[in-house]
Amino acid sequence: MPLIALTTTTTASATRLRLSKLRTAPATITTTSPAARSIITTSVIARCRLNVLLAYRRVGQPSRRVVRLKSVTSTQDVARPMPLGSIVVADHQTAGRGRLDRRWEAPAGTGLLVSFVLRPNPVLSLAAGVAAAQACGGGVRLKWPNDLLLNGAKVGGILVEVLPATAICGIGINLTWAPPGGAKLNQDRDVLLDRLRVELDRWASADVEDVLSIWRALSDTLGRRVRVDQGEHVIEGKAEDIGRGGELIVDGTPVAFGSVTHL
Ligand code: BT5
Repeated sequence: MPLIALTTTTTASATRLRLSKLRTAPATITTTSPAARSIITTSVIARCRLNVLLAYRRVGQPSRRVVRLKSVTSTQDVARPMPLGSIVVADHQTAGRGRLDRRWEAPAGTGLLVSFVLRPNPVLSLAAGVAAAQACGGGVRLKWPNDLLLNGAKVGGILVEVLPATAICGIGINLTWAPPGGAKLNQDRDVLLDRLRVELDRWASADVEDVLSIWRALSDTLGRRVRVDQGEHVIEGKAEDIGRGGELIVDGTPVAFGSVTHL
């Protein structure tokens, strides 16, 4: 199958322009559910000035659309202009990103790289962590604010980017490769994705208190001494709880952001 290769462009219009320049840019659009799966393959022909957006408006219900691509800058960039319920999965990202301009690295075909277009929700990052940990199973635990840990090593991460009407929830999970110090899950990507979709449907719309209570149960951070690096400030203390907005309570003080080290 020919590839869609998006380079370093990041805006929706730039992405559409680049796609429109490709002679033949096929998009495989799958409408899947854990129970049933059908695949619709659509060719996007440049001279007709079609683009991915138009292509997948023609098929499926929003909550059942998965767009699978070979290589993209970031699945977040592709998902950004898409409607609620869209899911973008890629084999490879040339500019996969984490929080605060950090990178998410994964050689092609070695991990689950996926973005979901969801309704904004103040605890979406925590809900996505819960969903991902539940989908992974096997003892995967959560490190505040957004890491998935396997045996104490980072096996995945979550990045939520909020737009006016939607939130783009990106999840990266190492499957057959991990960087030094990281962990990998060794699970089938599509099976994991199916489980993740079910869990995310459930937790992204769950009651805040339910999300918080399962997050606490899955947390590897609570009860530990932690260092939170906020750039200008470093806070050390015991991670006691999380608040209703998802903030970490360290020695009684709510901490809204930062990189946590378990001490
Ligand atoms: C995250 O950021 O952990 C969020 C990662 C989200 C990645 C997904 S993939 C699909 C979607 N598309 C994107 O472009 N992003 C999302 P953060 O907490 O800032 O952690 C980033 C840090 O994790 C890096 O600075 C590295 O230290 C480390 N890291 C990078 N790649 C890693 C990997 N494959 N496994 C473990 N750690 C990694």
